[in-house]
Amino acid sequence: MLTLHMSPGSSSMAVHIALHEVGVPFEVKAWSLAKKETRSAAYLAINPAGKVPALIVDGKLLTEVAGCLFYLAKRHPEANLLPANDPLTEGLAVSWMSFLASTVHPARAKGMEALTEAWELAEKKFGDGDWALGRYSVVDIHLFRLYWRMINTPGDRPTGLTRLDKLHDRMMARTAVKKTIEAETEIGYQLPA
Ligand SMILES: N[C@@H](CCC(=O)N[C@@H](CS)C(=O)NCC(=O)O)C(=O)O
Repeated sequence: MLTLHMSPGSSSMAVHIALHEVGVPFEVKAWSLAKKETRSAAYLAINPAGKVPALIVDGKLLTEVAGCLFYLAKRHPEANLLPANDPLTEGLAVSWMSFLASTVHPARAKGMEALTEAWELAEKKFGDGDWALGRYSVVDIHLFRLYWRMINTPGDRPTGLTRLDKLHDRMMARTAVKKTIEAETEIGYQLPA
């Protein structure tokens, strides 16, 4: 059994979507970011980094969105979340997810200029296709989650990102995304202000 430690609407949403995509049984344990529950002794005993997602696989702790997504895609090749036996495409996936974790995600906290620069770069990198790697993959899940959060956060935000707007709409039509949003809405969003 897989256990996803999560907080609705946060980084863990990407792993929640991927779990629905692969269709295996899993349980969800929710922690409130607003109440700083991921910094509690109980949570730090699960993940000493104090962050979600944390995915427990056979008793082992797996952290970082990219690590969890890569694991799920490789463990469940039948879900077609990453092309098999294609080292270049795998390299491109790791490259994209490293960029998302190290450049796009932190830009949120750095103000409008950094946010705009990061998202304009993502828009350019995405290119003219329907999906980041040319076919649906875990990269689209990671990218979508960050974009979804950005456009659902009140206040100023970069606009004119037409390729990413279209990706957002394509993702919102997916059953796994609908199921995730439904489940996370039911738990309730408790994001930091
Ligand atoms: N690089 C990490 C980022 C994870 C992260 O920043 N999670 C946030 C929620 S979006 C969190 O748990 N914050 C709680 C805290 O820092 O106290 C990843 O990709 O998983």
